[in-house]
Amino acid sequence: MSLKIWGRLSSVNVQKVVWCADEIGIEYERIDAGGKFGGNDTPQYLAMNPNGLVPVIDDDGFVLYESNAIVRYLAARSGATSLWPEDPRARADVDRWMEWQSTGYTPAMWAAFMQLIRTAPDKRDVGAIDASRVKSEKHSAILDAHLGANRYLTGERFTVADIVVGCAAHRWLNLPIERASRPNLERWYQEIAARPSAQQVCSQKPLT
Ligand SMILES: N[C@@H](CCC(=O)N[C@@H](CS)C(=O)NCC(=O)O)C(=O)O
Repeated sequence: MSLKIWGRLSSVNVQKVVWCADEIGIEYERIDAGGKFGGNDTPQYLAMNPNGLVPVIDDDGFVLYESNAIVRYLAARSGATSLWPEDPRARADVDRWMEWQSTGYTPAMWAAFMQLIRTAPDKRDVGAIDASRVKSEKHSAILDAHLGANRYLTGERFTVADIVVGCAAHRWLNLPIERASRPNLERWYQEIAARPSAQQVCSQKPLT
């Protein structure tokens, strides 16, 4: 097996890579790292990713970090052009949603996630949770409106944009927090979460 993936499955960034590899049908070995597993601060690990973050892949000697770059690489190396289209405009549309996830949606919910899932109840910062909730709702409203007119993020085809935004949506929809009703977002999430390739990620409930 040539592809190795380092990273714990509770990481949203590792989830993207695992979901993508499962969607394409790539065989891989996943090695738990980061969080309670540690192992991401050793000299060997830092030689692969000086940031000491997960995920990292090693594909037969080709080492890569940054989850969205990994997802694109896996699609490209497998010729999975339906997942990451070759047409420049179709590709830009997929890339746009991937950027939106990594620079907007996931950062918006970060504080709520860290406080509600990774912080003891008596240590939680209620103000930070609420500010994060408000930002996440803004993003969720954009997603909901878009999915009211589109089956998937970029139209009729499931792409890697659905995978990476889907991982963020899985987190948002499973946070123990009050959320506005988003019927289009829920409809889309239910559909993509039912894919066999989504099972490792979407079975991660409750969040850890
Ligand atoms: N931009 C990076 C972010 C990676 C990142 O922040 N990873 C987190 C987990 S989601 C991490 O490694 N945290 C430290 C740890 O798990 O020990 C990517 O998309 O891969």
